[in-house]
Amino acid sequence: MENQNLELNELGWNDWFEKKKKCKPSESIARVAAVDREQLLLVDQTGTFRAKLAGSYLHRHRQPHELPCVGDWVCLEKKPGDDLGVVHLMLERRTALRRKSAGSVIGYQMIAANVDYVVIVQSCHFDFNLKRLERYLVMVMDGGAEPCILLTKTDLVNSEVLAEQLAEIRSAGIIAPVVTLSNVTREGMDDFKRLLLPGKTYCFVGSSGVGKSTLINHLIGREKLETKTVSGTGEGRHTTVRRELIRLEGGALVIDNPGMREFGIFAEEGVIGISYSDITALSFGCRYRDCSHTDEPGCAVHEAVQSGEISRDHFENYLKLREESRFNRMSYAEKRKKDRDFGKFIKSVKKNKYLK
Ligand SMILES: Nc1nc2c(ncn2[C@@H]2O[C@H](COP(=O)(O)OP(=O)(O)OP(=O)(O)O)[C@@H](O)[C@H]2O)c(=O)[nH]1
Ligand SMILES: [Mg+2]
Ligand SMILES: [Zn+2]
Repeated sequence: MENQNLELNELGWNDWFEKKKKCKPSESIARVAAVDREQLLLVDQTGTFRAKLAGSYLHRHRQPHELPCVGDWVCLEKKPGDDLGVVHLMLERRTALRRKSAGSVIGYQMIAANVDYVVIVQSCHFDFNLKRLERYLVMVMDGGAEPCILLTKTDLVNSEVLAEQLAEIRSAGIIAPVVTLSNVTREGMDDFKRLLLPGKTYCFVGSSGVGKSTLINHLIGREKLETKTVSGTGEGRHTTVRRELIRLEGGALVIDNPGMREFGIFAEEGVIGISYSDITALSFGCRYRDCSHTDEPGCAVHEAVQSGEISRDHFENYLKLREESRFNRMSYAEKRKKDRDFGKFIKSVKKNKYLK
C-alpha cells in the first residue's frame, strides 16, 4: 500500500478492535498488508514498512493459523531510526477466512483476517458451479464475513445462459447479493464499484483464471497486479501467488488471492455449518478431513462432547439436522430407494430369530 497519512479507521480499524486492543504503551498498532516469507509488510498512519515477528512470539505460537496473515492487526515496537519493526502481539480476529490445510489431516490455513466481505468470483463461462459456490458460502459464513457473489466474463455467454445461472443460484435458496460483470466490455463494473464501501475490507476468492486480478487492476485504475496474458505460457498455473491488501481510491480495501484449486469444507450442509459453527470449528481438529463425527478415531467433536465442552443435546440435534438435510437433498428416486431399503431392513429385523 502506497498511501501515506491514513487514519487507522481508513485501514479498517473500528470500535471492536479498540476494545480488544492489548498493546503496551511503548507499542503501536499496524495492519498486515502482506506476508513475505519471514517478513511482514505493515501499514499504519505513517505509511508502509517492514517488520518481523519477535522471537518470543514465535516461541509461543507454533500453529500456522496463530501467525499473522494479511488483514491482521498487530502490536509492534519500532524505534525511530529502526527500519524493521518487531511484532509482539496479534490482535483477536473479528473474522477469519480459512481453509483446511491441503494434505494435512489437522490444522487449517488462514487465507485472510478481518475481512468484512468475501467476493466469491466465478466465471459464467465454463466455471459456474453451484455446489462449489455453496462450499465457498459455508467457508465465508463459518469465518464470520459477509458473502457477495460475482459472475465474471459475461461477454462470453449469451443472456439466457446468464439468466439460467442466476435462477439456479436463487432456486438453491442462496440469498447473498449477486453481481455480474465483464472485465472486457466493462458492463456491470459501475454497479460492482458501488458495492465497495470505504474502510471495509473485501477479499476476492475463486478459481484460477476467473478474472480476479484483472478486475482489481480495473478498480485500481492501472496494471498493478499480474494477470494471465492471452499468449502466456504456464497454462493451468496460478498467476497470482501473493496476497496483498490494497487501498482503492474510493477508500475500500481489497485483497487479491491466488485461485483456489482445492479447499476443505467441513459442513457441506450450508445452514448446519452456520447454526452449529462451534461444531464446524471443532471439526478442524478431527483426524480425518471427511470425519462424520460418529465413530472415527481422533474425532475432536466427539472428544468435546465427552468432556462436556459441547452439550450432548446440541450434538444430537446437529446429527439429526444433518440427516434431515441429506434426506431433503436426495432425489425422489433416491428417497424411494431408501424407503424400500428401510422396509427390507425392518423385514430382516423381524425375521431375525435372535430378536424374538
Ligand atoms: N473475456 C473475458 N476475459 C476476461 C475477463 N476477466 C478476465 N479475463 C481474462 O481471463 C484471464 C485470467 O484473468 P486473471 O485476472 O489473471 O484471473 P485470476 O482470477 O486473477 O487468476 P489467478 O490469479 O490465477 O487466480 C486473463 O487473460 C484475462 O484477460 C472477462 O470479463 N471477460
Ligand atoms: Mg490473479
Ligand atoms: Zn470428527
